[in-house]
Amino acid sequence: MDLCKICDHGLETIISFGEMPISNRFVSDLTTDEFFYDLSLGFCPKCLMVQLENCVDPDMMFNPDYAYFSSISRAMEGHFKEMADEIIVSVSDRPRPFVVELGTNDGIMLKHIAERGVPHLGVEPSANVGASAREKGVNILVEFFNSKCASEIMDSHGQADIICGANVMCHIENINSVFDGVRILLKPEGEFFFEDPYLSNIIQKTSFDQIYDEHVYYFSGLAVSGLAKRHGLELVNMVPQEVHGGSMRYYLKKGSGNPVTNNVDFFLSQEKALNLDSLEGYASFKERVDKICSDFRNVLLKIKADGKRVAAYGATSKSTTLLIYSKVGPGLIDYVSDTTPTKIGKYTPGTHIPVKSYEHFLGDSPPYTVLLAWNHKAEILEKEQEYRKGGGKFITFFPEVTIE
Ligand code: DWN
Ligand code: SAH
Repeated sequence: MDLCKICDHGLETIISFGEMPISNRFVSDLTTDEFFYDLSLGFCPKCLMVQLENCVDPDMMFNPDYAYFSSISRAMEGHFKEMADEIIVSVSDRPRPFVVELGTNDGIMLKHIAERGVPHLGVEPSANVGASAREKGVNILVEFFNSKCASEIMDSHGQADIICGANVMCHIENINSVFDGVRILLKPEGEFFFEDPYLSNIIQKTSFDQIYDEHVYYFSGLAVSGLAKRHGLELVNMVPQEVHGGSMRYYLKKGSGNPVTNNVDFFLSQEKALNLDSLEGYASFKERVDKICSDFRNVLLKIKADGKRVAAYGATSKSTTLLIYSKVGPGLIDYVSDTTPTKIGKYTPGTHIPVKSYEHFLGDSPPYTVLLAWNHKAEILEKEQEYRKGGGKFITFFPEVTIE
């Protein structure tokens, strides 16, 4: 039995997906062997954290070849500009503010803080995306954040008014060390906030493709409030976010007895009503995942049998789980269109579907396109009005397989 990475209690398995490759390691040479690990999701009945049962070594995922550049989407640019504006307002009355962001990536958020001349530091272990942030004027420390890194930052820069991170906390296996680090680095009156895909949304929408190597944790308010307490922090607010298929932003303060918003009570009660505090809440998840996967494969088989071609849109890391678990490869999807220069010309991990440029997609205009980047649906549908007017159809799969 695998043990909880937070409290060492035994985990209960929710679903096992089998062997998976590294989701952001696009393949350039099909003759070299890929690394595979066993992907399975577990629930800790003691601290209520949903988490991967086996984790991949962070150096294998986050390194100078990291394939995901955050600034690929107009909608995400807007989202992170708003986050930066909120930070600017909240530090405006602080005498010498210091903002630390974890998982800065290419500087999509912190560039706005840098532009405003606010002292800041981005902690980003993947050197290539970190270099892209530096080009935007962002101060970057190429390291994995943990309690040791936090002490070093405190010695060199002093404590922080704000520590924040988007889509990064759920990526860090040694999260106890990260929370200890936050307690060390945060000023007594400082604020720590982070956002990640929200467990309630994943379970309700069956958006199981969020489950992959990089996503070690699937946070709920119930689990985060307990984790915070273990580390001398308090969950004081929860604010849902529309991005990435439904995320939650958690706000934490040091100590206890801080003013807590009604939102926390509201979302914790909602999570309890969904039974996310017991294995029962996850009981039908595997069955629903299996149905989506067999429907998805059958739809593609039928289109192929009718002699039509299918492409896909967005070589996302999350689609690794969908494609492999649904047994969908280059026999059913001709290519994946993506705008990221470092992905083009390579093949999808494990399934080896060619990744082609967006210009190729525009010229080809395939009759059917699987929307792998479904979390950017609004932005993509707006951009692809011509494609759809010309008869092109998108295939989506959450909460059920749909052709539109
Ligand atoms: O948590 C994570 C999130 C924030 O980003 C990381 N673990 C890794 C990554 O996950 P992902 O790869 O599933 O993220 P996205 O944002 O769904 O990836 C979108 C992909 O689609 C990118 O490769 C860019 C591409 N794209 C495109 O070709 N045309 C995206 C848009 C919006 C477009 O118009
Ligand atoms: N915040 C960005 C990036 C998300 S991708 C966004 O929301 O778009 C996750 C990022 O976290 C990667 O750039 C990865 O290199 C970084 N990361 C992974 N482990 C980390 C750690 N221990 N400390 C800081 N950053 C980390």
